[in-house]
Amino acid sequence: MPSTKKSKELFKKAKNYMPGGVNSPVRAFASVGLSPPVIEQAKGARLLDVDGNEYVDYVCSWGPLILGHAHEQVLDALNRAAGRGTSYGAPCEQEIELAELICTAIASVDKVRLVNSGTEATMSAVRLARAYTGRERIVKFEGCYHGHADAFLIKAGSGMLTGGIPTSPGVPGSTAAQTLTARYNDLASVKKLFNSIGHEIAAVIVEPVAGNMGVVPPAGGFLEGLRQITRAHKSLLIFDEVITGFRLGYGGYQDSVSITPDLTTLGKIIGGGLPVGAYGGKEEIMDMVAPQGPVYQAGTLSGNPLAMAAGVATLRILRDTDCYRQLEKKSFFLVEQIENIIKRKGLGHSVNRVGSMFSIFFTGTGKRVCGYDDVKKCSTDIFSRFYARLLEEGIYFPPSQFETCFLSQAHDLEDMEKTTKAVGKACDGIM
Ligand code: KE4
Repeated sequence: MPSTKKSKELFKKAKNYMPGGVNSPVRAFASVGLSPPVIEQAKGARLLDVDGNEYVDYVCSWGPLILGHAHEQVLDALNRAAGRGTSYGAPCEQEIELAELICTAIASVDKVRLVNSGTEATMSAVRLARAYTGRERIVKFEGCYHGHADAFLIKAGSGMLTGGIPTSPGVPGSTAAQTLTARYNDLASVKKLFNSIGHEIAAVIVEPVAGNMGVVPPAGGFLEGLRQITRAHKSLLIFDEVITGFRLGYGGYQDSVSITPDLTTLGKIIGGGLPVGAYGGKEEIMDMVAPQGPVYQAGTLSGNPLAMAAGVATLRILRDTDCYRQLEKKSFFLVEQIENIIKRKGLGHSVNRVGSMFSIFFTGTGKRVCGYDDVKKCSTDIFSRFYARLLEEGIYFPPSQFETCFLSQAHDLEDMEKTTKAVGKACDGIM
């Protein structure tokens, strides 16, 4: 058993100063019932905790580090930028470069506003959609997550049309009433809403590939159907590509399925590991954003040169190398190995993979997970036992059944062999 003494001491201290000892809930490892390793440094595909334990990392800071930790060229760009100051609160060339890279990479994005998180991006996109359409209702999907703005911390109400119920105290009922919830991969649930109150709906916001219930790919025709329904009712379609943007290909997932949303939200990878989010879309819509238009949105550190430098360096590497082809080969190889182990051991888990995103679902049935109802049947107990064994073997998965494992350009054969060996041991330990 690896020593976790110092991590435990530090985490105990952290709880004196920060709620739950963390700055984002999932990091507290509550859903796996463990005390989290406190990370001291990271390089490539590896994390090192304060007790000297090394892990192969599949969290990758929840998606941003597609190039791996401390990538030389990203660090170099950061160091050069830092030497010129950390924030100006004024126009700078780096933000123009990042905006240009995003607008050039994603056909549906004529203009983009850079912000500091995915949540800022999605909340601003919803505000803009409401302003553009003059409507207030929005539709989201069970199992999808769009950050912690009030409008998204909502679950389905008793009646489909009665608006949602807050999933957090502090979210006003009046706000919840404006958020309708449909079922992912179930177009009929969306049609039902639009046939009743389509004229009140400003936008549908969707993760084109769901990553926040574990990886759940869109069913054939689902995204196309959302595009048709929203267009028919003059509502906007918002693709929340905070995870999938520049993860599943250079640009948005939208380019690979040839669907044109009205607005796109981004984050994670476009910041190269620093805090960046973005929302963008057609010029006609984006020009409603202040100071060009009346829709107010602002941010002290938006477009700061450090985060821009990390983002620009990252996107340039993704644009100019064959990173995605290599990532696809690695991801295919690793997940095939994992599936073979699960099959050999006769365990009824299933694995979903889209590009370099994958999740192991402890369904016990071996049936493919196609939506939130399937996800809810997974055994979080078995997941927790599996997780603990993996961690002991030096493999760091996201500490929740409902998150996504990410591969990076830095993961190599040694990392993947270590991972598949550990998965085999972890499977033995959970029966
Ligand atoms: P942030 O505000 O956390 O930068 O982004 C919010 C967000 C928006 N949209 C999607 C599709 C997202 O996945 C996220 C944030 N993702 C989670 C992980 N599933 C962040 C991890 C965390 O909350 O600590």
